[in-house]
Amino acid sequence: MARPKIALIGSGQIGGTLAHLAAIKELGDVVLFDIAEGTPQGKALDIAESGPSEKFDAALTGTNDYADIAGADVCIVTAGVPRKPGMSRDDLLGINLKVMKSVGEGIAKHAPNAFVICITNPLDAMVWALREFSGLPHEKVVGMAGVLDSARFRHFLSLEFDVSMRDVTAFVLGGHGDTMVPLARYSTVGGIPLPDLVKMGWTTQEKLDAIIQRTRDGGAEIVGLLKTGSAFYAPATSAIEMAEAYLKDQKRLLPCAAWVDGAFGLKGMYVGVPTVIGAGGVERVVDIKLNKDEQAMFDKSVESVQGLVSACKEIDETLA
Ligand code: A3D
Repeated sequence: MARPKIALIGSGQIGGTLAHLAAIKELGDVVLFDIAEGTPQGKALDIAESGPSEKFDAALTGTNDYADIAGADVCIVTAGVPRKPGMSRDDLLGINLKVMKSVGEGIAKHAPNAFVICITNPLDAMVWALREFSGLPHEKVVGMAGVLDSARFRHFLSLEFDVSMRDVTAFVLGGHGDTMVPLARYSTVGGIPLPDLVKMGWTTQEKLDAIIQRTRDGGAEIVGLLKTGSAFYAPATSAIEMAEAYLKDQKRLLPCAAWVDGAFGLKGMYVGVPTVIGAGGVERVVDIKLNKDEQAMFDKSVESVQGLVSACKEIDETLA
């Protein structure tokens, strides 16, 4: 059987890291695409030359022509611009919306059967626009944010409790922005929910609140340190986890920016929710019960995503 084909639309910091990870994990052959001439070709060659040491079997190519993504099984989209210190994700909307238009059209023409994972910010609005421009089925177009935000939460919790990250589960829902909703009740260490760990004296509510805030600010913390761009290692591993779930039909339960129509009382929008990802794409949206406080935070986050989608419709009238 031929290897799966993975197209990476955007070959910048995240795109290059995605290519390296996909090759090392032997998820398939990788095509790097970018509008910048030489960048995808150079990265593809550089990573291919790591093959003898890493001992992977995967072909890597770079291109500036959408025709070369033909028949891709997975497309991961990072095309656009990242934020710089002082910028919010929402400041990227105007520029990246135009990019989503060309990317959506390219995917629709050359890889209409692909599972598409969007990473470009502002995430929830961009994945919505990408789906609109591409016309692909909703369950085949999804945004990566919750896996990363939850990974950040898990990392900070493992430091606080001095336990392995493997034993920490966490859920962050809502839009990928300042209003994201880290859910303490549904986050556990070895199955023990965080509120119980506070009662057991493992941490205090104040410390937990500070960790939740650090999770919300996780992207900005890295932008502030790097100064020239945003995080790329953990965003890439998060998207690879989703791509692997699809390619291997793992039916992983992962928080993703998915199309929600009915669940959570929402009528047709993209926002971060728990999903099951398998060979069918987003096979299920898991409609968990939120308490009053969680619902209020989720509603605020939903409202902020809806505001961004309205802004997209104002900028590009074909979306209205
Ligand atoms: P960067 O290293 O600048 O790479 C972006 C690439 O996109 C560059 O190589 C550009 O040449 C290319 N590009 C620009 N316009 C087009 C186009 N029309 N078609 C094809 N390629 C194009 O950025 P990055 O890789 O660090 O980040 C990429 C995106 O991911 C940004 O929008 C970030 O804000 C976003 N991001 C999202 C998360 C989430 O958790 C959702 C995390 C980190 C970054």
